[in-house]
Amino acid sequence: PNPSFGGQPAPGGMPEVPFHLPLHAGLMPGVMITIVGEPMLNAKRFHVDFVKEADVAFHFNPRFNERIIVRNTNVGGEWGPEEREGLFPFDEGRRFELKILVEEDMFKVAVDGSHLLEYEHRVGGLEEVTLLRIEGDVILHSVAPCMI
Ligand code: 9QG
Repeated sequence: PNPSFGGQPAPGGMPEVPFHLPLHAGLMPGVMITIVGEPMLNAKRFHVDFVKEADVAFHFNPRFNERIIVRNTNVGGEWGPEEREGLFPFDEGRRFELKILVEEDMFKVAVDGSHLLEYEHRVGGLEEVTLLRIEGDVILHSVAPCMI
């Protein structure tokens, strides 16, 4: 039972959170992940992580208390400097479409069809980024990887 549906089974197999998607071949330029979801009504935060072994190559973390998106990389258990500037396009209870495109030098992020931010790669070895992880106060409708 999925509590977001009042105990009814989730229709159409909506992805459960925490959500883990193995990316078997790893990342490469041209991979795009499209996430349709909805922050919970009382959301504090959620995050999308691109995981490389024990490290997080890209942590994308909307925080509803401050209404900012914190971006960072975690290597060997240590967070680097946060990137926090820019707009906050999310609202509690409002559906969003988040697209994250992998390019050679950066991740490019768009929300609801508008470019939002870029995050330059801080760690090498894109092909070793083999897990997409989504955790926190968000309901997921779909998560779809594709090649553009
Ligand atoms: O707070 O900030 C990003 O710079 C930390 C958070 C951490 C990240 C990090 O505690 O949260 O958002 O792995 C963690 O604990 C994640 C979920 C300085």
